[in-house]
Amino acid sequence: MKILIEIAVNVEKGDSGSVKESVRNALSRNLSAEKILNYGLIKGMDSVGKKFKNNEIFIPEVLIATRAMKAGMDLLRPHLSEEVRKSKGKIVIGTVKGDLHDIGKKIVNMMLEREGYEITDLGIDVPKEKFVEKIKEEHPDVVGMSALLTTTMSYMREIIEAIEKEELKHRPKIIIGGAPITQSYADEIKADGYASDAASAVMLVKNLLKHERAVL
Ligand code: B1M
Repeated sequence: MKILIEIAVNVEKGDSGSVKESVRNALSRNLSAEKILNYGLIKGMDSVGKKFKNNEIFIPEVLIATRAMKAGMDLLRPHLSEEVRKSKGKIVIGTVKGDLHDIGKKIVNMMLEREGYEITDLGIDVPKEKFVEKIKEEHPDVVGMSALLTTTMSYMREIIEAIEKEELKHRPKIIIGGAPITQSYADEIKADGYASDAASAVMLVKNLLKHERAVL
């Protein structure tokens, strides 16, 4: 359908204004919010991901497209069906102390949100105390940490130790990611999981929470 292609193209271009306009247009034509999400916004973002992987576009374009998708999502959210909107779980996520990189984490957030998870993004340069404070306040199912620097990834261990020290009744699952992170590092610091990209992060959360429910 032409209007859905238009939405996808506007996301790819990173044109937030046109994304909003075309989403409004599609809604006024009684297209379902799920259709607009899956065949418009997500299609556009998938294409951005592929182009980034093939070095056809670079970080700034990815970031701008992500913002455009978010602008469309904000308009769609109230129209999404209860099933799609119902939270599948709470996730508190942050870029660890000393680290200012957040482009990848934002993409991870967006993908998780799109799958129905409720995200609290603590931002960048987040100290362990903040993680612990938010866990106590929000009782998330999952805590996610992102680090892009070899000098800041070691702080993840400190955060995990600070969380363990609290001896929480329901300790959230802890997942980590970022370019220098590996599965063996996750095993070493006793994280519950590692994901190399946003799609794997979604799979990881799904699996961890499925297992959690099976155990309960
Ligand atoms: Co920085 N930087 N940077 N930088 N930067 C890197 C990371 C670097 C590899 C560049 C290089 O030297 N080749 C290098 C790190 C070297 C190292 O430690 N091994 C580096 C450096 C050294 C620095 C500074 C120290 C530079 C300086 O000032 N001398 C400085 C540090 C600042 C700080 O953090 N304290 C710095 C600063 C910056 C900018 C601020 C300019 C900017 C960040 C802007 C921002 O994020 N808002 C920046 C950028 C953009 C980069 C590069 C070019 C791109 C990072 C990126 O966004 N990638 C990067 C080089 C590179 O990677 N080519 C580099 C795209 C993004 C989609 O991928 O972040 O990997 P990524 O996220 C992926 C996965 O990792 C995963 O999913 C994402 C989506 O697929 N993932 C998770 C990420 N988090 C996850 C969490 C999960 C699961 C998966 O679960 C919770």
